[in-house]
Amino acid sequence: MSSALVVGDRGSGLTTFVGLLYAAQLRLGTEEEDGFRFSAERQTIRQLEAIYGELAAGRFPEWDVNWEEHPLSFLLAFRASKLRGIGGRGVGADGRFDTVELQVGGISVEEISEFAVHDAILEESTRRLLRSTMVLPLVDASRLPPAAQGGTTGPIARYDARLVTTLEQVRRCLALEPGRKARTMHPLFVVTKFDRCAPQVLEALRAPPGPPSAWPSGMRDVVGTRILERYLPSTAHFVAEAARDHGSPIASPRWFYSGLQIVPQLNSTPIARRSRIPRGGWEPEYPFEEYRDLIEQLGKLAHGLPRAAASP
Ligand SMILES: Nc1nc2c(ncn2[C@@H]2O[C@H](COP(=O)(O)OP(=O)(O)OP(=O)(O)O)[C@@H](O)[C@H]2O)c(=O)[nH]1
Ligand SMILES: [Mg+2]
Repeated sequence: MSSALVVGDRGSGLTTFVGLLYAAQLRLGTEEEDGFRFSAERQTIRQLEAIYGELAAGRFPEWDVNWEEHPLSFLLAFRASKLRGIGGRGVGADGRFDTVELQVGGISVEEISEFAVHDAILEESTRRLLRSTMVLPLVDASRLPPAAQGGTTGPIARYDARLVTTLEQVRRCLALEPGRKARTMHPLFVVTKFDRCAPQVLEALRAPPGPPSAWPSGMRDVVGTRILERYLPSTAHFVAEAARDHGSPIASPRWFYSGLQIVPQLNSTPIARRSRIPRGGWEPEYPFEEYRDLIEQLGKLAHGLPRAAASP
């Protein structure tokens, strides 16, 4: 079984992100039924339905996931051809599905940094999380300071330091795993609250206009690299150094962008919604394509294929 670890600062949008990841799976499973299916354990569904229910009602979730007691467990099934990357396993075009088992856990970088400082004996559940080959660091776009204020002071600098500590912990745990393939860490950065990214920041990052789904191919990673270099220099350094260290390799980071459309005048239901056709009901206005790409990327990695060529 593969596992993915979502890490972020407190309040950086982790719960919302997990709710949207579930929303995208629901949608993929109904709209692209012949390409993707998923199922999850009852406890996982119960937890995610509670979060998704709030988002679909236009509110930010008050309820939070209890990762420790019930890590989220999914069975994702992709049409075999979807997972066929460059140099893939050459699965036949017989229309069958490949299934991957994925466990998703979340933790704040603050907690991990505390463990690291105190050299604490970790619970088995935490240790298992820290052995995740896929790590999803969240970068809260609303907290990126405009260039004029300097990028490497204040909360973002603190986050940068804690993120490095976190990645170091994961790398240490992965280095103990047998098998070189199992030891490669795949960072999949998720920029959250992108709707609240300051215009000066977008300008400084030379981000193309419009939503990331409309950006030219490859721009997500280009803008992501700029975010790393400008705002998270220690993390950028760590990732670059580790990529050269063959002992415990880190794959080059991939970037995904999430944001919600906010309706300012309606305080009780601040998130804009759209109806889910043909399924009925509502879902929040969120960038489905970003989540679809992320789910496919998780599927490919969990399936153990070599990294596929960059998708736009
Ligand atoms: N504008 C905007 N605000 C967001 C978005 N995602 C989260 N927020 C805001 O950030 C707050 C925290 O979001 P959560 O998803 O609960 O974040 P969290 O990291 O789980 O927070 P804690 O569990 O409290 O550490 C929400 O109440 C919203 O106000 C987004 O995509 N856009
Ligand atoms: Mg939360």
